[in-house]
Amino acid sequence: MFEAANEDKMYMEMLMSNVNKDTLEWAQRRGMDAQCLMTYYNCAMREVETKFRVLDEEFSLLNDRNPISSIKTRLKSVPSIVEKLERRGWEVSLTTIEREINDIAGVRVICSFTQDVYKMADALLAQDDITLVAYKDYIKHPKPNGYRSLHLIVEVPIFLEKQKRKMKVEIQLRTISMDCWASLEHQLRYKKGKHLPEMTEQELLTCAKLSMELDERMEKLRKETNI
Ligand code: 0O2
Repeated sequence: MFEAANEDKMYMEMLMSNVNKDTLEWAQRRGMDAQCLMTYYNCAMREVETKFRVLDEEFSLLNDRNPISSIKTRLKSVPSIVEKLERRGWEVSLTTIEREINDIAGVRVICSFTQDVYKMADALLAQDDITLVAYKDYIKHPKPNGYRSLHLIVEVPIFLEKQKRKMKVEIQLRTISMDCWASLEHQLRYKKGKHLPEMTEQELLTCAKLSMELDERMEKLRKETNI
């Protein structure tokens, strides 16, 4: 009994250590409800992360290789939540946050091969506690700038002492090559502002095509090697 209570305390401390400083300050100002909401998102994010880690382990046991190269998680910062609400003309309240913002909890799953992306997504969506809210396939249909990834918004239940709550989590699944392009493109855009010179946009598009070709060739090798 003592051990269980201690474990709960350690678990809550671990969760709160993952909530960033801005979030905590905002939560303190807005009271316990806000703090709870951000903690729920953090719990949901961890649930989804764990689900992918379990899938990766099982796959590795059966196939002797890991379909997932790495997993990154992030909780949206309060300034970007508020900025998003304001940009869209929505009232800044806990209700609108929960109803309108789908990407407070984000999980990015970096896979080895393109086929692994779909395999991991399908395996997650087949789980009976996961509800699909939105599915955007930017791999089959890349964005005009060349961005590729598979985006899912899912609802996952978190089990609290007296209630079960369904929380939304944004999942981005991509290959190592897609992640490399997106991370570097993000840095260039972040440094230079949203609008890059036409030549830079064209060069990024060329790089995106190279990245796509690399994925296709690696996928061909995977099939030939039969792994
Ligand atoms: P961050 O910091 O990564 O979270 P919304 O999510 O509601 O704003 P939308 O258009 O429905 O709007 O979302 P979409 O297209 O599914 O993409 C959202 C996220 O995907 C972005 O989040 C990025 O992480 C990633 N993304 C989408 N397009 C691009 C792109 O062209 N380049 C890069 N590098 N990433 C992209 P945030 O909120 O912009 O940023």
